[in-house]
Amino acid sequence: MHVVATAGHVDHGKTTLVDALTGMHSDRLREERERGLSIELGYVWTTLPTVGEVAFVDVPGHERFVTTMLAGIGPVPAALLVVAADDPWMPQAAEHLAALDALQVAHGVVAVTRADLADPRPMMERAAAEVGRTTLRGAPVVPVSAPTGEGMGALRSALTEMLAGLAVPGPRDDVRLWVDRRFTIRGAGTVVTGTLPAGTLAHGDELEIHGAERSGTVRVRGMQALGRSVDHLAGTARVALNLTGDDVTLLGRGTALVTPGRWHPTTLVDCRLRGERGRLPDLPLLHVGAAAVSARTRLLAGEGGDLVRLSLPAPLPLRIGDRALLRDPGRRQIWGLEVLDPDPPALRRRGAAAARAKALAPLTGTADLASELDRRGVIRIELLHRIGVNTDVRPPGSVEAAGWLMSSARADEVVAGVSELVTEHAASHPLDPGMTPHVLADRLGLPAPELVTSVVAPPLRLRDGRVVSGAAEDALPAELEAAVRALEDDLAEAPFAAPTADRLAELGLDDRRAAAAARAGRLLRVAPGIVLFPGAADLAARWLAELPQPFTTSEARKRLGTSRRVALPLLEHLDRLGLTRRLADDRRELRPPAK
Ligand SMILES: Nc1nc2c(ncn2[C@@H]2O[C@H](COP(=O)(O)OP(=O)(O)OP(=O)(O)O)[C@@H](O)[C@H]2O)c(=O)[nH]1
Ligand SMILES: [Mg+2]
Repeated sequence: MHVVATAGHVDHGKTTLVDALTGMHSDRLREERERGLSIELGYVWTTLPTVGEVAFVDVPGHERFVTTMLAGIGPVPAALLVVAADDPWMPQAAEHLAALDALQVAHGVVAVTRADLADPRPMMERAAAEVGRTTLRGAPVVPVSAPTGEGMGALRSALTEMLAGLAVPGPRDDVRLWVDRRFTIRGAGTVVTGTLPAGTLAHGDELEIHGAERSGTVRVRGMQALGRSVDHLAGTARVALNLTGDDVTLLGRGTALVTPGRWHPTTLVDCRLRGERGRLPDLPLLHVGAAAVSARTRLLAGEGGDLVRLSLPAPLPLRIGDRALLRDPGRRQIWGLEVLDPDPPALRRRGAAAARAKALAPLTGTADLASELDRRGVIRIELLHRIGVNTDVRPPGSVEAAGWLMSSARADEVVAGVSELVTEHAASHPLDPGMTPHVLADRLGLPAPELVTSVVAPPLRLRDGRVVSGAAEDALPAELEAAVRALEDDLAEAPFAAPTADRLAELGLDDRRAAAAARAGRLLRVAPGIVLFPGAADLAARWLAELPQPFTTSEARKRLGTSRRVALPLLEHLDRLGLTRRLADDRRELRPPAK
């Protein structure tokens, strides 16, 4: 299905024209029919050769209903601009065209109506010139008369050709449906309508609501498209949804229904202004999709700059590249907008806005992973998806850990930072086991310790959950080195005669130092105060294998030539290593080596 929105000055024949195209009447309200004036959005549809079903969103032209008009055209990719042959170029023709231009609508047809009442050529020329200054430049201009049918064939052909040139939206895209009407139907309950630009809706789907005073969830109980019930529907489509759930009360024009968990509702968004400048009001209306909210503006690059930060009263699901417009209702002025960053950093320091403008300057409003990563350094992968960035193709050197993605440049900085911190730490705390990834992440401003561990590479390495530098690790501080050497001499004769507390004190090997030497692989510490040489466990197992099995603690003590003070913790150490097994009667046996 295709969806086309009308645009044009009041009474220029929009409704009459889409009625003639479709054979349906889009003004449903009694007041509309009585006054011959569209008030609400109307929907009618027809079938065109080769392009198939086309739904028209017929908008009101009266200046009082411009918000309704903008809700109608906001999510629609193509426009039918209607201008009367027997009237001058009018203010709402200009305003509607400016809105289409601001939203960068590039597909459209201009119909010069009421061609039976005046020579259409002057207006055709004028309209072509006006449209030529906008994103609709080059759109065909077709003179028509609804009562005589003159030009209707040419208009159908022009519409068909224009629609055939539209990009086909992805049926698997995330759904975002801006509600443009909400009403209640007896027996069915809450119904909303909107234009589905892409993705697929199905009966039973759960959808999140954003843009109301709080977010919520609803379920699709029924769907209608072009007056028929359907159980699934892919964009582009006009759709009416019957929704259930407690949160239906939140729904209204301008709220958005989205695929759960796939969007980033934001109240802060950095954008680029398009087109002519003129002083931006502090609190203009932001029109995006079918929403119209007052937005606080802050120019980021000073007067005349084109980068602006918007603060919104309620979170809206926005993505990079979204088009929107700002409107000053008092001065009837319109500014086009393109979303550059729906998840911008807070601006706290002096000069932060100028720095931010510089960072945003190269952005084009096209979601690009490399550019996002370069600018942010580290970002959650899920957030990238939510703001519309595809992460399938990773820039070389980027690092993924624990759901985060880190740029190659940031990873290099982290490696350098970790090396520096670890080396510094080893120098100032030679006996300490090292820094944990958690502490390092904290010091380096990283959101997850996994980002530290994932960049640890030689000469850095992980030891017992701490990051150590291979270079620093081999060298013990001089004093400790001397003590370890003295101990090695002591143990050369009787390998299991662990030094006494007095001897350890004499060598200055308190528990902390002994632990440090053990971590460096220079000692085996079987218990506090009991240190042996590093290969003591294997040697003990070999000697104990010579005993009849099982053996008692006393037999082991004798074979190893040591005291009970040493033998007990050593045997327990062997148990822990799985070299020996302790039996119920307190005797032990050697376990066969694991195959
Ligand atoms: N003679 C003639 N009259 C037309 C033609 N098109 C529209 N009209 C008349 O123009 C008047 C306004 O037409 P509408 O279709 O209601 O205009 P509109 O643009 O929908 O107006 P709003 O929705 O209020 O903005 C009606 O009286 C129509 O009958 C045409 O091609 N020829
Ligand atoms: Mg109308």
